[in-house]
Amino acid sequence: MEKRKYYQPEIETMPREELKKLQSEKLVKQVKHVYDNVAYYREKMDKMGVKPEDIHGIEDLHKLPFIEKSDLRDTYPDGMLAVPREEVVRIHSTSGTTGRRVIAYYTQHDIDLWEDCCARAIVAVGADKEDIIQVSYGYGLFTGGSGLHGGSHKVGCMTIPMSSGNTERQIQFMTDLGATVLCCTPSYAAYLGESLKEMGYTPDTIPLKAGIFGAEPWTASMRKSIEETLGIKAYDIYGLTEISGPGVSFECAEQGGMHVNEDHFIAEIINPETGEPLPYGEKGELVFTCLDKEAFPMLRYRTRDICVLNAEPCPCGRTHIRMSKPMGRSDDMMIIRGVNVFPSQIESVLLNEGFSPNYQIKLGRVNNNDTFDVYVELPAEQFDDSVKTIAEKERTLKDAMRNMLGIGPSVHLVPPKTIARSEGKAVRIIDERKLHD
Ligand code: DLL
Repeated sequence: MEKRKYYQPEIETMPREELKKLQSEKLVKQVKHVYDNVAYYREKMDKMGVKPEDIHGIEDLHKLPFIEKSDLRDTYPDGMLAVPREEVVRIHSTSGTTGRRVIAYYTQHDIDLWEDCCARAIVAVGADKEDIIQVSYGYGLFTGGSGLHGGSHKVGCMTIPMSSGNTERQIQFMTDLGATVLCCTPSYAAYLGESLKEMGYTPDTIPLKAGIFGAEPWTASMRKSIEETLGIKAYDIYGLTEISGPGVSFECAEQGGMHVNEDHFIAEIINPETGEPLPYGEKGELVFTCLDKEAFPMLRYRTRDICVLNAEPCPCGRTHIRMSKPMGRSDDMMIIRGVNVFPSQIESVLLNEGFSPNYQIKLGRVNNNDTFDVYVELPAEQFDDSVKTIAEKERTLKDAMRNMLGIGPSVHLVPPKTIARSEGKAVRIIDERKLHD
């Protein structure tokens, strides 16, 4: 049987004029839905003097107000919910403190369209019904596991719901069942590759042929090294909880950027300082508008990811525009071992535990794995504490940080006034990982 090239060919290869018409029709309906059902956004629109009747199509998109992470914080937990609660079938959430955490709501329709997006990504890497997909993204509140799991079902692949961790068991299932596609973070893929190598597997004895890796930045050299160790072709996938999860965009065999699923999400690039929309080809902050999500329909959501959009036709035949890999962020969020971390979270743990917020975060990379160290100044009166007491304090801080972040750094207590003071903004983060090419 000949392999399919696309999961939903009529949509993925739709002529751009038709696609724009479809987007316009959906946008008009969506703005009305949000205006009628989300008081917070209605007030924002009213303040700007914009009514749903002013939105006739995508050419009017720029008239709408942005939604930022701070808006989601202000409306926590359900102030952005646009349907009655009984219509909701699931939630997912970003990592972070209560204040930072975002809860995304889904109706069955929202889950369906999200899984379709993931199915498109799976077919784009050359997988089909006969493939066996090992999903090693985390399951649970994180969107990675469920999203690709759902997509894999839609394509009809045998799905191994491994979740992350327990590397030995991962390798046992992968080799015993002959998994052909691996879905996980690139750093976990690199780690699995190293472990397989140590166990004596060579690329030709590993059954995998492709990997779908995302949720964190990774470089071209990391891609090359994963491909060589696992003997696969490695594909990028992008997404964020607020917009649905993985599959907002995905790479095709051409690997010249990630196709945005434009029948569901409009992508814009703006100047992060002024909010002014920028033309395709210019670098700026990526903004998404959900065209047909029901429960949590973000309009002009500022992702803080810095990217470039490319509307040139792709030789793969898909007509949807491509986004570059995110080249950085316009805020201070770090992604450490796949977990989103803000310095303010570290700061709040320090204050809770009675420390001053004189600290520095050092990020590095050993064997394609993130190292995460936090240096904290001891208050002067605790400086003479015994080594044992200091070690206990370090442990307490580590546990408190793990509780807050979901990952535990190595905590180092250092003598007072040893962390360099800066003249201007404190240098809180030293990131030596070189995550961007
Ligand atoms: O990371 C969803 C996801 C799961 C994507 C599995 C791909 C695969 P969040 O936890 O909400 O959602 O984090 C979203 O992660 O704004 C980017 O900064 C970053 N990110 C996601 N994918 C990529 C990627 C998921 N391929 C945030 N390359 C986003 C670089 C990525 N950064």
